[in-house]
Amino acid sequence: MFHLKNTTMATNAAITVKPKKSTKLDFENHLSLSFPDRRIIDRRRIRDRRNIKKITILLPCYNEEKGLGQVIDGVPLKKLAYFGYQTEIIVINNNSTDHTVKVAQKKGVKVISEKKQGKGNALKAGFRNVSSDTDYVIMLDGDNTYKSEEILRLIEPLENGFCDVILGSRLEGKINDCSFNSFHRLGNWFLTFFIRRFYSVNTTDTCTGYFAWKKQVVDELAPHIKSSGFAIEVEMITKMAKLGYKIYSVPITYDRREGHSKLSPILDGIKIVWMLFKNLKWRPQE
Ligand SMILES: Nc1nc2c(ncn2[C@@H]2O[C@H](COP(=O)(O)OP(=O)(O)O)[C@@H](O)[C@H]2O)c(=O)[nH]1
Ligand SMILES: [Mg+2]
Repeated sequence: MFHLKNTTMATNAAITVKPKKSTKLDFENHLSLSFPDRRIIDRRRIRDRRNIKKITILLPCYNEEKGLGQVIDGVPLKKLAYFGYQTEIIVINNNSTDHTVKVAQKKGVKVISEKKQGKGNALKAGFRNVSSDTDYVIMLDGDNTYKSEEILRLIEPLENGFCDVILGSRLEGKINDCSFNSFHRLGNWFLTFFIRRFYSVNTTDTCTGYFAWKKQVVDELAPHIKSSGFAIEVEMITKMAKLGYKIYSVPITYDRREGHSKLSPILDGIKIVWMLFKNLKWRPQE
């Protein structure tokens, strides 16, 4: 009995020693913030209390009316919510002449427009629109080649601290329906070998379009990205390696695309290889 009483006293003593001043200060600081900032902080507090994290999914799209609906529908919102994730989907449209925007609006996701053509420009616009309360950022194509159903597989290694960036690897995964021809395989093999050997990144698929980042990686990486087009993936991987981030791959599914590819194998290939060599000398202070 005596022992119990002592424990209670000790606990009470510990509580009273806690400085209460900081609560008031926090409150005053909170009031001095602008209304949007206050809302972000309030939302973050509520989420922190419930331990909910936020995933922002970026879908760069140029004429993807055929595949986009399936990509959006495939996002496992309920499953993600069950595991404690709130999800925001952002379609980045680039002067599409088909019904890409209509499809996105019908699905009720956020649509932003980027005037400057190119996947790189679109993605940079996407990065600028990632909300500050996001924890993880995902990028995938709007053509339904990559499966949005597999998002949780990319998030798990980030969540448990295994690494900072995950690339979805088609070569380690499941390639359906002859969707990856021999020419692409050869090019990918060369790029992947080069990146493994000279940038020490342990990936098995360099040309993948399925990425997952911890938000702080995107914050540090985004200002360094210059590519307007398809060299953006190699630019991101090489620069993230130089910034010292841990990058690994997980197996994913790759299907035949809906609609036409916007990649020009020769022209874009040259730009990608040039990026690979150029960034060997790149340092973060640039
Ligand atoms: N916003 C935007 N997206 C683009 C542009 N070019 C390609 N994309 C998107 O980037 C993704 C990858 O392009 P894709 O043509 O599928 O290239 P592939 O996967 O290498 O064959 C797709 O979702 C495209 O719609 C562009 O100029 N603007
Ligand atoms: Mg594609």
